[in-house]
Amino acid sequence: MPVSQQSDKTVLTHPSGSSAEVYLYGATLTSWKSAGKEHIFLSEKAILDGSKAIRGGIPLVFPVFGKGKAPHVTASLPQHGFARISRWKLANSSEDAHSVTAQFGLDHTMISDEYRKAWPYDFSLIYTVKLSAESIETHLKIHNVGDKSFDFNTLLHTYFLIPDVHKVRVIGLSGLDYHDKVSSKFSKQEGEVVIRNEVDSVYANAPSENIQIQYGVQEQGAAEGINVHKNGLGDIVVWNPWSERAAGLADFGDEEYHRMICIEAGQVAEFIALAAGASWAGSQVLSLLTGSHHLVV
Ligand code: TA6
Repeated sequence: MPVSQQSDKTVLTHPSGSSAEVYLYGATLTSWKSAGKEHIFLSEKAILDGSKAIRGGIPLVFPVFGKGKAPHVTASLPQHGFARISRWKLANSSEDAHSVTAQFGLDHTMISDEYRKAWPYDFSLIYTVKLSAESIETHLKIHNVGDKSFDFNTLLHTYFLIPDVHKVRVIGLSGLDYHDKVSSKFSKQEGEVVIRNEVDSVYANAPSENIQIQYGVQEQGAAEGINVHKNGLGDIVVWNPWSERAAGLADFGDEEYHRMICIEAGQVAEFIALAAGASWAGSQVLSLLTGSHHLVV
């Protein structure tokens, strides 16, 4: 079965052997396997029963990134909004010669009364997961189906599984200004991003293509890793909690920060205004680096 529903998660299986798993809770993709390897980090302590956001995978951030600040209407919403902690529905699925697709839906009639009261706008979200042999696309469409405009942040909070945080390098952000939320300073990225301590950086207006997470070497010297190609999502957030912050997360193993890096495509530097009746869409395509991506030395 290319797409099968197993109680609380949807499993996508591609003829090539690649696969993906998406929990209806938060429409959180918790696994993407391709070329026989897992590429998505999921904490061994992740709570999957719907009592809190899943630690790992691709949590969906909407309608606010981080904690909303009064007097903004999102101030009383949970951190990162309600999309990742609401139960979505599997809307439909399909497959063609090259890919297997599942679509998930969440709208204002499906969220809790508490969130509805806190954020009284009529909306509909359609989240599409499209699995191919060596890539996966995650696409979010936001519809304002009410008669009042609203503004929102959104972000694909992607946790990548890596062999060793000391060897990972993020290519493609060089020269960009960024907000370092750890030091509260603004800086300019010089060269590749390496991780040697807690990192929590927001790169506004980042390039859409050739953002690469390199963490190893394939045959003939080609870089091993993942390429991120984003559309409609202007910003990139880079996050690793490192040891001290990780120790403060109950659903994150103390040493797990060695095996993950978050590269998050989103619209978080500014809120986007969506007029009544209007729609917005953003997506990312994650693909395995091939032989043409030579290690940047
Ligand atoms: O995207 C980075 C970030 O905003 C960090 O500041 C950290 O809070 C992370 O998200 C995880 O947030 P969470 O609410 O899932 O613990």
